[in-house]
Amino acid sequence: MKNEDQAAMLLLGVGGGGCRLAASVRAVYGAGLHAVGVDTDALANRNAAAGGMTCLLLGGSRLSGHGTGGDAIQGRLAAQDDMQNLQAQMNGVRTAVVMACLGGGTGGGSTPEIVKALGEMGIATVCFVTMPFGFEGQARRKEAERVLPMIEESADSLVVVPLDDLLKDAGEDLMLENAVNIAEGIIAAGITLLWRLLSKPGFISLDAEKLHTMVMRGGNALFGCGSAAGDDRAIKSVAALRGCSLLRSGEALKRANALMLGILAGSDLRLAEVGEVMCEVNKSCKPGCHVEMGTVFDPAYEGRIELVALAFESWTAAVMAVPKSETEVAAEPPVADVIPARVGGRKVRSKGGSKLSFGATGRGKFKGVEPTLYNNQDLDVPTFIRRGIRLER
Ligand SMILES: Nc1nc2c(ncn2[C@@H]2O[C@H](COP(=O)(O)OP(=O)(O)OP(=O)(O)O)[C@@H](O)[C@H]2O)c(=O)[nH]1
Ligand SMILES: [Mg+2]
Repeated sequence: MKNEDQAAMLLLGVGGGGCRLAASVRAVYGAGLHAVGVDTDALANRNAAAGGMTCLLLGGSRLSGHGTGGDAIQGRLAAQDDMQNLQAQMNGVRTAVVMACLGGGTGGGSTPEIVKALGEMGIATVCFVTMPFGFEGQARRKEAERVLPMIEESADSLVVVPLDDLLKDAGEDLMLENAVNIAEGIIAAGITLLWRLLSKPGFISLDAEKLHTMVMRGGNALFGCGSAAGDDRAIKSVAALRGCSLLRSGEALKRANALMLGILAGSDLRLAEVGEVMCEVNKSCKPGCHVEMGTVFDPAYEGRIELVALAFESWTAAVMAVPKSETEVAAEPPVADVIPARVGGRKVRSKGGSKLSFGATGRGKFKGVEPTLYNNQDLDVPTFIRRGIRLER
């Protein structure tokens, strides 16, 4: 991959858990991955930096590097204090994959601020956030639930990974330390695969632009994985994926309108096995589900097949639509269809509370932003302008 392509994607860990997850992804992927970690805790920051990540301390003047102690307000203020330092790291970045563990003060408080600021810089954001384990108590869970809509408002894509679901499949006798390690391992493998698919598609032809569109404009997604080795590993890996708790034991596959599927395997992966995986996956999804698939080869996966999936329920084909010629423009759909709360998950950001100003081109504050197309109409342009309706003043 070219250096500028690498630099265009940034992995950003926020808070202690987010930085640890980002460090795990970096460890799996290798040094080519551009990763930055931000935390209010100087010690955790130093540990992450030791792993080779660029690290920034947030709110040093306010918290003296001691962390927020679970206070999301302090986390938010700390992010505001040092936003300029973070923005200085964003040179040439087009896409940021943001990872945070919700429940704490830094991940919970800083992440919404950071995602909003990145959006205002025109950077596309894909957020992976974990929800606390049940044993951490109601207060942490509630705090995480409070923060979620704030992140959702600004993020282009949001993938929520409840830590409890992640570990349901791992068995009852799991030790706490193993639980955290397993959780990190699964998330890191998933993000690594997603990263590779986005930055360096495998040998099975895959349209990188389409993938970007799907992830950037797919809205909320569920994430899951499954793996198998030995005889019939292709079919068994899909069965494992279907049974995965994170994908609601197959429900998420049945409901998805689009699925991004990554196949991670060694050089022993046979073409026929790819066919078997796709056939089984298609059977598990509803008819018409749009599946984008890619493969990544890694010698560490010799002998087995690992599948990672992102299932998008709110995705609509319109987000992938290629603009048609003027003559093909369909009749204008009713307003209720045109402006659902989220068209294909596309977020309409309020950039710094700017006043709406739509010029002759009609693109106004969405100038320079990829248009949200529906039946060849640009939905970022207000309905009254698209329909030529005069407003009484
Ligand atoms: N997977 C994983 N999750 C973790 C780990 N440590 C913490 N978590 C989760 O992350 C949540 C937030 O904890 P931290 O990331 O340590 O908190 P923080 O964002 O640094 O915020 P403060 O320390 O309160 O400033 C917890 O409630 C746990 O659910 C970890 O090592 N691995
Ligand atoms: Mg911390």
